[in-house]
Amino acid sequence: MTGESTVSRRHFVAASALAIPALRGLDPRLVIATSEERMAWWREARFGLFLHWGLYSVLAGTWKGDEKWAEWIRNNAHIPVEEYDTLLTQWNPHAWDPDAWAAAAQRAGMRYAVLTTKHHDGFALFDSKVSEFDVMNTPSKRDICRDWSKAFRKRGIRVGWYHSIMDWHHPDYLPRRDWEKDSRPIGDARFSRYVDYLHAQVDELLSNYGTIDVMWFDGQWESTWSHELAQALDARIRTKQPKIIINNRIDGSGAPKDGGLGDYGTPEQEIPATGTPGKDWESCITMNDNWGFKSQDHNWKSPRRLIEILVETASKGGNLLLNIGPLADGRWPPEAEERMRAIAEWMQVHGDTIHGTTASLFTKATRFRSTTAKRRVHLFVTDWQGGALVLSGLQTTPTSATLRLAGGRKERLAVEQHEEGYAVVLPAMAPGTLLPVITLQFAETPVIAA
Ligand code: FHN
Repeated sequence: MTGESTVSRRHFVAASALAIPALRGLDPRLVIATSEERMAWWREARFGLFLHWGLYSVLAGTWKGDEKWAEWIRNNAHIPVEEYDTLLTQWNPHAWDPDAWAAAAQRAGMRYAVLTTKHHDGFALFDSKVSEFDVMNTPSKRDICRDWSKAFRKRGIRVGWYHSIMDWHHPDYLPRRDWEKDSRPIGDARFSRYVDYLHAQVDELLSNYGTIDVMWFDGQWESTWSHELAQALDARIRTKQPKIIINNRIDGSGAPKDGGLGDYGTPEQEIPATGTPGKDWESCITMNDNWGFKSQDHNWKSPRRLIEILVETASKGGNLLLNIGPLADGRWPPEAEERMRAIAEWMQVHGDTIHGTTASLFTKATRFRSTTAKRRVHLFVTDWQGGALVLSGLQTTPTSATLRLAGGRKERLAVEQHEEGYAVVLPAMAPGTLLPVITLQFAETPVIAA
């Protein structure tokens, strides 16, 4: 039986089990949740934290005086594997406080978090019985994934594992990097043995750390990783954790164009122009220009820009996974901490305009973005000018328009009929907030013409 029919059959059986009350007596842990069930919390969440942390953080982007790298440093600076392995002796996150990370994420309104358990360099942030290249073979001997998942769960934040399929360290991973083909000959390398290793580590991650909410695969693009291998891994994961969500980067070469695996799409460093209607998606975006910590990367997005990015993804019906690359010692860059505080301050007043919302109903808006929450529409005024803010296409009369002020205060604004629909009358001065928000309340579900 091909992987595909096994997978679809398993999903079908699971779905039908749910549909047939008698079968609902099955151990719920064994029945693979339907997509709608799996995705419900994720769609409500809208906002998560991405963390790229590993041996590359020790180098902070610099190798032999060259300061232009980040998490790809071993490959891009052509560091021989034996030399890179010596970094194990330098991994010691003595300043790490996982609860402080979790508390900052909670205050910022991040409902889930995804940590690199193993990036392309192959270094495992968890105690792996199938690898010596892990945190247990460093001076710290601290299982990062254990303490991180406990701290984030304790703060009510759902836990996701980033895991790279591509592995520059494991001798059986193929293809080799071009630049090291001579220094690391293929020898008796067998990719099938690497797949067994990949399965073993994914099993560890899904067996030893409680309920995992997201598997965030990456490094799936090389020819050795096929659609069939992806199907087998997908089925294995869903059997172990039936409610887990898996991103689309599990799928490999040969994936069907429209039917690839994965519960959601993962546009990177961009926000799709119109979202991807009918398909869940999450934009992963860095606060500066790099995923892993790079001491020379000073191109930090402003707090206002980061809020605009969050609002834009939510207004298009997507999620934002915002990245921080921690320092090797476990601290966050001060610029990242400053931005997390600013986001927290805004989200503490406006979090309900992001969480649990759906895409904007407006198609012609230029001076604002919006999100929808049943009988409420939230307007994020990106171009504040005193006077009429025209709501083109709105056909339902709002019962109120409220400007949200700091400290939870609110100011009622006048709403006027307008040839294009309605208009909210804005005061000359914008309120002192990163991005002003006006909430429209309706007595019924609002109708907005496209
Ligand atoms: O190569 C990786 C990169 O280092 C980083 O992890 C990003 C995050 O989405 N993913 C890959 C590039 O697409």
